[in-house]
Amino acid sequence: MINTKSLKSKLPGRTDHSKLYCFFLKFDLLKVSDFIRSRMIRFSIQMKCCICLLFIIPGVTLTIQAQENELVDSPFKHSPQTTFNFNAHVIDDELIGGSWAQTSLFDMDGDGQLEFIMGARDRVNNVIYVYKYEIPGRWTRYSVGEEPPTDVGGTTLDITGNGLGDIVSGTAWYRNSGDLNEPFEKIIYEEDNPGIHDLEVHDINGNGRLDLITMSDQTNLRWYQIPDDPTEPWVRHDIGEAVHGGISPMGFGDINGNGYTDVVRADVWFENVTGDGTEWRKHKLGTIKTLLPGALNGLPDWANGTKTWVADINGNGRNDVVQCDAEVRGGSIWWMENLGETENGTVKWRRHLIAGRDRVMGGMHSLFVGDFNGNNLPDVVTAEMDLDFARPGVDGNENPRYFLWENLGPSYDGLLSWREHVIADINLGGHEIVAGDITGNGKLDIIGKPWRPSSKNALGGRPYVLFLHNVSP
Ligand SMILES: [Ca+2]
Ligand SMILES: [Ca+2]
Ligand SMILES: [Ca+2]
Ligand SMILES: [Ca+2]
Repeated sequence: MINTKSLKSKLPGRTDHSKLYCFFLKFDLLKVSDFIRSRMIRFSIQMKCCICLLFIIPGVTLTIQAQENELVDSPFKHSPQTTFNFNAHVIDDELIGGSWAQTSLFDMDGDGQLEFIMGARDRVNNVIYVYKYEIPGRWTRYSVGEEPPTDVGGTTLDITGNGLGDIVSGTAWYRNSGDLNEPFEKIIYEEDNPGIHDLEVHDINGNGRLDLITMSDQTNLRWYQIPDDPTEPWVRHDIGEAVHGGISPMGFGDINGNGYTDVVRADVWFENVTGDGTEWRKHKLGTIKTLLPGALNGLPDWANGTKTWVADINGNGRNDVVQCDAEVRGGSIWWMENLGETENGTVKWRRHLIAGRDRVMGGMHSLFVGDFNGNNLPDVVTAEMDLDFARPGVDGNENPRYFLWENLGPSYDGLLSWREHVIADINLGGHEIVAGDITGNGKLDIIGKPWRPSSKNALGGRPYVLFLHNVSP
């Protein structure tokens, strides 16, 4: 019998933290917007000075003035200035142990509202929790499962078809009991696939039913068909060899435009040749040796893991790929532009940096691509990790932050422009963050937590769950 625990009675003491974090967040957003404004004003003043020096003749100045405004505005004219406001709430700082992951958002109890799910593979406390939202600063925690056989990989889907979310963690799934106070039954669907790092669901063979995709660097990259009776062993299909991380959270989509779902894994993509997921052809995407010189010194292969998201970023009908360096500090975030298919049946790519070569960013073990401001251009969100060897700055001396890169659309030169927004700068990081509209206001909220927290964090080294409530205008 699993003990269920409610945080409800202990929550009043926590609201003080929330208020504090809100204050810091607002303060920081003000600083950021002031900085951008001051840069724009300075640029504008410099332009005016140049114009005055060159064109003293009366009557000409007005014409030039119009050009000046156009010059200042042109990179941004497709997208007016967007303000993003997120209120930060620590919804749990009483966690025990580390190795928290297996994150997802799903309606677990059928009331139309998303719950947050996460699990730990830590030996001292290997549990699966469900957090139910009540108000932004108050959530209730339920313990629904034990001993998930996984590394980082876990997600939620409705396996039994009753409208309630069931959890898959590594090689087991947990059947929703119908009551978050009652433990979920644990069912092993596969005996031999240890150490799953990436685990997602997607319809791989195009039959309208969700399949499971897993990658473990102890085995390989594969997908499973879920049988009509999900308590039977699931049907395994191999895709190719594994790297540590590189298909999560959304490394799936039709890359070559033939209607069949392909799989993108860090540095390569696997073509679903026959469409039914039984034959895969490997194609090069691009190197993942993107870390700054020195960042990989003395680190093993897993340090080159990435996060991957397939989406049409520039709106030309071809699926592109957004990726970031996931495991250690010193990486970057970029997108691979799909330049279309060539005669030999593969796809040409061009890499575009979004951020990270001008500073030492923290490890970005999170990626979400979605439209945060409703202009139909997909924006990009990540968080730096609160983990000692992955915190940002040389030697990890900076605080981890959450970022949103606003997609400004194709600019005057045909390339995409991005505007960087720091959406949380409170010395709490993120790992395997998820996003969805939790509060029902039509805006995407974000939830993050650390893998293992650093003693340098704002909570004196305690682990936490952080809710970023999207209250943007
Ligand atoms: Ca719900
Ligand atoms: Ca395809
Ligand atoms: Ca595209
Ligand atoms: Ca957008």
